[in-house]
Amino acid sequence: MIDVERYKQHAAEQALQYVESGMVLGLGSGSTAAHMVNRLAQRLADGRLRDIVGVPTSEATAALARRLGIPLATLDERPQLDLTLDGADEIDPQLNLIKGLGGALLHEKIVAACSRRLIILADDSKLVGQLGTRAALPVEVIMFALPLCTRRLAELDCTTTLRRMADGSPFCTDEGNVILDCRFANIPDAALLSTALNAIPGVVAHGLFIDMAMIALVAGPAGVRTLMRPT
Ligand code: A5P
Repeated sequence: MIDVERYKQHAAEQALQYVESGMVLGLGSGSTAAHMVNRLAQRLADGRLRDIVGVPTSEATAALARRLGIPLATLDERPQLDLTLDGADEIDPQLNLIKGLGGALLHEKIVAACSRRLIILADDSKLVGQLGTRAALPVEVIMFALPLCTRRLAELDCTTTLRRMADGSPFCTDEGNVILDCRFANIPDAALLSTALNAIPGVVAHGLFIDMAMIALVAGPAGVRTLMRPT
C-alpha cells in the first residue's frame, strides 16, 4: 500500500476517537471519509459504538454506508448533527479549506453547516500555505447559468474548465448541476473570494469552506497531528 493511503487510514482511525454512542454523525465523501465509514461500521458491528445515525454527504457515501449496515437519516429527519467527519483537498493554516474534488461540495457544505463540529481528516499532502496552491477550486453551477457563470468567473481572474466524465460528457453532481474547476494564480483573501462567488447568479456552491472546520487530523510519516483552528 502506498504511504498516502496508509496516512488516510491513520487519520480516519484517529477521527473515530471523536465519535460517541448516540451521535448523529455527518458522513463525508471521498477516499479518506470512506476509510472512516468503514471503521465506523466495524465499531458498530463489534459493539464499541451504538445508536449512531449517519447523514451522508453524497450518494456514494450513502451507498457505502447502506452496504455496511450503518443507519442513515436525512436532514429532514435529523436537522441537527453532533459532528461531521470529512476529507479535504486543501487545508490552510487557519483551517480554511478547498473541498469538492469528488464533486460532493454542495451537500458537504450543507451537512457541515448543520453540524456542531466539522472535523477534517486528511493526509499531510493536503496542507498548503495558501488555498489554491495545488487544487482547482470547484464551483457548482446550474446548467442554465453556465455561460454567465463562466464569464463572471473569468472576470475574477481564473481559468475555468467544465468538469467532464471519462466519456467526455459533463460531470453531473448529485443535485444535477455541473462543476467549473477554477484555477487562480493567487487567492490572497479566500473569504473575499467566497463572497464574490456567492454573488454570481447561478452559482449553487463553491469549494471554499471558510471558518467551518474546527479541527484537522493530518496524518504523515510522523503520525497524526491534531490541528486546531486558530482563535
Ligand atoms: C468530495 O467532494 C471532496 O470534498 C473530498 O472530501 C475531498 O476531495 C477529499 O477527498 P480524498 O479524501 O479522496 O482525498
